[in-house]
Amino acid sequence: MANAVEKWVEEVAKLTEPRDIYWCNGSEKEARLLIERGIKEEKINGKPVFYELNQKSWPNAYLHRSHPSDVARTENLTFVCHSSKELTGPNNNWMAPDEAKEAMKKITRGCMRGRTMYVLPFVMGNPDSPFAKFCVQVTDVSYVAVSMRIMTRMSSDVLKRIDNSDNFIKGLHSIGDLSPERRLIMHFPEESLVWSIGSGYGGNALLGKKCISLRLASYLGFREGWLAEHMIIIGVEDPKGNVDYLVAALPSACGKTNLSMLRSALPGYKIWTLGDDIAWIRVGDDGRLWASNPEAGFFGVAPGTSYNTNPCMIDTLKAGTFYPTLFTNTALNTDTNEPWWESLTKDYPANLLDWQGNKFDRASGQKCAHPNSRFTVSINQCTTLSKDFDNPQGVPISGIILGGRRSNLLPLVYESFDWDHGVFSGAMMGSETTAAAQGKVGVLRRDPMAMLPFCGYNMGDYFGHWLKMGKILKNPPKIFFVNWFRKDDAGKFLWPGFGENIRVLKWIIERTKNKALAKETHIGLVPDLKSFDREGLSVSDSNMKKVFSIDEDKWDTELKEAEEFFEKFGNHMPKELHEEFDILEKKLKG
Ligand code: OXD
Ligand code: MN
Repeated sequence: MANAVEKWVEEVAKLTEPRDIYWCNGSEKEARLLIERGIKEEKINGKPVFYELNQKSWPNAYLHRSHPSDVARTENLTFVCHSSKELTGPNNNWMAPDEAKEAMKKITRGCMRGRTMYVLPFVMGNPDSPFAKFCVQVTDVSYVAVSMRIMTRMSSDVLKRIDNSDNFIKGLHSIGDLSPERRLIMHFPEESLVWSIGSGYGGNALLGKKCISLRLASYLGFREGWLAEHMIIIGVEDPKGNVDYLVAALPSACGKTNLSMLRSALPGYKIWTLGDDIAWIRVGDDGRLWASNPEAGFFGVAPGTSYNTNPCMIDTLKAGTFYPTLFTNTALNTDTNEPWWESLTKDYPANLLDWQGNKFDRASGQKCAHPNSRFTVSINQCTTLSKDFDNPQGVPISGIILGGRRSNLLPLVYESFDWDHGVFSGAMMGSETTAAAQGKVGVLRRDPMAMLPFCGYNMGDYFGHWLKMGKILKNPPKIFFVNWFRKDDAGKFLWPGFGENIRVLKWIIERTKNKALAKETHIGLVPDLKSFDREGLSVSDSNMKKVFSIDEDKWDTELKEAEEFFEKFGNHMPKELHEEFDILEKKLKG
């Protein structure tokens, strides 16, 4: 008798009509076989799925080039289909589940003809953690199968753990015909199902990531009393050897990966990495917040990553052994057969193919690697991996950091007055858009807690849920805000960022222990310069002043936009946040 997984796979095969079905076990041998197939047999758009890179300088590394129309998340084609539109909220696209399924069936029927369907059993989180989520995804691309083995804990043990139950999350994925007209990423939270057709791009195709660990999980967290957040998790070790754990939310392509493995510019400080994208956060028996990373790999933005900005990541990328390292839409140095992207080296190599495989001409003024080109690499290779990464309980959190990309208005760092004020400030957070999602880059949009594209239910209720979490915590952690991206009037960054960001983390941790001084402003508490470590920092006094200023006279538009954003959520918006808004408005308008 077939069990629930087998029955579901059979049902999907009937609809998608693959040539054959391959049940993956997550082994190293299998990954090699799938890469071989991707190099020699399997094609996307008539081209090989993988190209082997220089195995001496980049062991076990491969290049993948996606379809040129499929290089980023497509938020306009992403739907969350609760039976109630109101529960889905204005922050998500919605379709009634039955109608959505009919639409999906049409574009799914026969979509795997002539292709292999890979069945991927995996778990999000440590399988021995009470919070682990067991999942099965099917896909028709070896790139997705190999990527999922890097990004999740994939093994046939998962099938044993699911056994005869139907308690598993389902992911149906096919690249379809890659036409944007037939591309849809649909979530059915009430059935623990994600159904994604027409894209091979990470956030649309590696379903364990945004679709399951954020959109479905955030809704589960809402129902069950925990949080699934777009956050890194790091341990910060001070010169005495004490480690404090922090979580930090920043929108896509705003430096989360660099922050999660920062090399400290301050002697004696060290960062330990636990996650670079997603944190599941719960209240522990001790009344504190505990966080764990459900993923097992990094899917990071390549451009901007170098030995100067993130040496640990370059070492991690070159440490491919048990797990391969994949590069997607980077450039290729044809003299050395090595991957390349802007800023990897100071000078451009002489002979490059661009991200689409065409000979690169610098005079064209185009980027050689796609701005959202990515690497996929196992966290187990990370040279700064925390010994607690795999701890089933997670780690206790001392502070929460929220941040955005703002050229003006917001200071380098500030602390909220209390939990509710922190939730309010997080709710009105704005950020300039990046290449991680399709659409215009550099446009300011509200992106509360960096969760706008990932919150799997009504965001008004999400704010209410955060407020509720604060009430059940004995001693809620402080909430801080960072902005690494403040510019001067000439458009130059005021803060050097990267390794120097440790100074901000040091102040934050000292504030959680009531050791550092702060000055009150209308929006929160900014560092008193006496308490901010500037030893060895080459930023002028006047720039330090600017980077901590809040431009009080320029807040009119900000308030207006935040108010309009809050209004969208009608009576789902908690009254506490309206009250906080009124207080801030009064202060700023004097
Ligand atoms: C990501 C994203 O890929 O946020 O992590 O887009
Ligand atoms: Mn992300």
